[in-house]
Amino acid sequence: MKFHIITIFPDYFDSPLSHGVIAKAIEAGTLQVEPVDLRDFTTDRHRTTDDRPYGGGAGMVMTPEPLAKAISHVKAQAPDAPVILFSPAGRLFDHKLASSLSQQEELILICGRYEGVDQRIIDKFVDMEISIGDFVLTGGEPAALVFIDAVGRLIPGVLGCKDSATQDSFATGLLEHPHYTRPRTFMGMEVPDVLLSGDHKKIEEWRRKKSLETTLERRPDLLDKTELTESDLEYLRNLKKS
Ligand code: 4FN
Repeated sequence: MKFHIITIFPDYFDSPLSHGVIAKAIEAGTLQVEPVDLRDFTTDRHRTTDDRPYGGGAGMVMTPEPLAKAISHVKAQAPDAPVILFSPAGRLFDHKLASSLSQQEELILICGRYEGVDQRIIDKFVDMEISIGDFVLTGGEPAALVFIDAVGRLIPGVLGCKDSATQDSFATGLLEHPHYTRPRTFMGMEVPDVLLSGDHKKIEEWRRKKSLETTLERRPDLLDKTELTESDLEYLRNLKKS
């Protein structure tokens, strides 16, 4: 899978993408990330990418000409790639959207700066606007990083089979059970006995119950989106009573 990123900060992505499984996948060629410097598509001496807003007001707007040129340049190499703009007005990013976009061969990602991009760029070129959450950012670049991490790890061969993407907690849609490792006693606190019992069926039951408990307490909204068994539902009903 190839991510083209249109940005005024192409170097922003270097360090985060040079660590861990994403870095390994880039080295192996399973993932490709190609930052495109928006300033290379400017024509003035100062390589300007912003201008004052029509109608007045504080802040600057990303000027359309360099963006149109940059997008057209990338589209010529990847004509079928959807164009995504990271924006607070976008569809909220989640595992389901990550999973569906991981089916694409290539994606063109646009990172906004200043107060945002000229609306005509959105109208003419953008296929989908995506938001990573409800907070203020200084630019779309951190959103693009979150997106590449979440989508990239779903590409076959990016994760080791040991922790494949179908095995993890957001694939089940629930929060995870608590984790423990050595030592058995730490600062006077013990590891739950069941995890030392060697009874794998009991351990799986305990983990499922803990997952359901934590999800009900912290993120009850997730329970509505996931598949639950009759015994899960019965356990949840009992939790709600107590
Ligand atoms: N942010 C809000 C309301 C109005 C503006 C912002 C805001 C970066 C270019 C957009 C923000 C959040 C999640 C991109 C925020 C995201 C951005 C994102 C983003 C500079 C203009 C801006 C009500 C959400 C707090 C700045 C709410 N996911 N403007 O942050 O790009 O992708």
